Amino acid sequence: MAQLVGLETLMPAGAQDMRAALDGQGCSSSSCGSSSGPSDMPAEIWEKVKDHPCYSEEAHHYFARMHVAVAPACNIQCNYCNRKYDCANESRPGVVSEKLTPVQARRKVISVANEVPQLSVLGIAGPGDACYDWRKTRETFELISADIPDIKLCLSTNGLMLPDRVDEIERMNIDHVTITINMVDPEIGTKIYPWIFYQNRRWTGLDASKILHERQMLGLEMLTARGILTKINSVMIPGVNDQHLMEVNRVVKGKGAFLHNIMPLISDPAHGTHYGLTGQRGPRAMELKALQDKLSDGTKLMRHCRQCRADAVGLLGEDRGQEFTMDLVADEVEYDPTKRETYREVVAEERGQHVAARQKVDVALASVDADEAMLVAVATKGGGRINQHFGHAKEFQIYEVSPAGVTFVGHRKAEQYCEGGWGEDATLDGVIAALEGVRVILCAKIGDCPRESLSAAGIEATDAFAHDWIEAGISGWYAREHASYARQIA
Ligand code: CLF
Ligand code: SF4
Repeated sequence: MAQLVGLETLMPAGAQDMRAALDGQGCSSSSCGSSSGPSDMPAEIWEKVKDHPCYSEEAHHYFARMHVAVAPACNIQCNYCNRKYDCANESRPGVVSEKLTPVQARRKVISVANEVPQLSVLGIAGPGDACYDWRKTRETFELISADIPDIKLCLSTNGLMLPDRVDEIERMNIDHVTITINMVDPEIGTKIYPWIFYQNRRWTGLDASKILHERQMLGLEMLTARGILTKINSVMIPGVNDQHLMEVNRVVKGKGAFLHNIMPLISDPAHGTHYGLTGQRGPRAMELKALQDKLSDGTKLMRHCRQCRADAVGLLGEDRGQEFTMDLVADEVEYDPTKRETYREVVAEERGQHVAARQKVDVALASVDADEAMLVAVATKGGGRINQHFGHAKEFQIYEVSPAGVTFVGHRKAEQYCEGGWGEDATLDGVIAALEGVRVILCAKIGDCPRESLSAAGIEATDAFAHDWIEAGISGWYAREHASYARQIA
């Protein structure tokens, strides 16, 4: 059997190798915007999002983004941010390894593009604010798009300076913009933002929140009027804005936002943030899911965000940044498009097969005589397949299955069970806790020991669907489960 490699390690030279890597034949031992596909949206919109791992859940199985940390300055204070850490608009707390000048960023992006064929998007997400530190943001995008014209440009902002940048954003062909909007009621904003810096002075309290809110709304309206796809990120802060996010969703949807991404607050005293130091907790996984479920009729929801670092490189859920630190990047670099072009041709074929498999799944599930929805955890290295060993997973993708179909609902991080060939019971307890509400784990392989312990905790684990498309494996398990249930009650 041929050796299957994960997409995250995919750097073969030719199309044949790439096909072998993608088609799921065999496995070595060792992660979504909306669930929308081409059938859910106008062709011109699909064309804009089909290679963007954040704006299309489907694309995140195949395409990678990279962030360059060229914008360290920020003009507001969020209670979940410590300036020494990555911008929580678009990142999990973690120090940015190195801040870059635009010229350094160009060298780094070309190096990554030559080595990582999945690369499709260049994002600037801080570590401060891309629209405030605008000169560096603009220079970086202009330098890099001159070398790699087909790379998608994407930026993230708190929105305060956004209205002043919209004309240039349009001129530079930046067609994906994220605004972090945590409130549409400035009273709530006073609990999130102690101050802002605007028009050469510092504003506090209600005045600060009112200005920020008005500028965010204006920026969103201006982007919508120009046809620029706008995603809204909201940080879910229990007891502060969790109930209010329904209203945020309603308002941003009304103003034309393409996607709404609700991210859990990450709060830890060690990060030195106001919330971390005052004991403000983040939401539990099931609280986040409950809110997302309530919003499922609103603006399309992104459920596959990984809260990446401001210098992340790779598929969502992985970070290859350490392979491309500036000391490893050559002084002189020249872009070679060969790998990226070949990869795109291969992926186009593969995606066609995946879409066909998903359609078959929908038909098969509709015939299952059941009415309950179940949560399924999947261990995957990418490519849309069940292709990772249980013991090697650092996160599980969570799907909900019912006769209505298979829907991606999020991911859960967990400590890797198997380190150096051994699994630890304490680690397994953590995995079990992380998988609250999950009925089954589908993976490429699992040993008897963890399987039995998981079973004792009420979670089935099986490798019976190894290397299947994720949706096909899930529907196969669900049909099997209900066939055996039907036999039991016959
Ligand atoms: Fe980066 Fe953000 Fe662009 Fe994506 S990330 S600037 S839209 S290219 Fe994506 Fe990362 Fe979530 Fe951001 S997973 S934190 S949503
Ligand atoms: Fe921090 Fe980003 Fe908020 Fe600025 S906008 S304070 S960098 S989280």
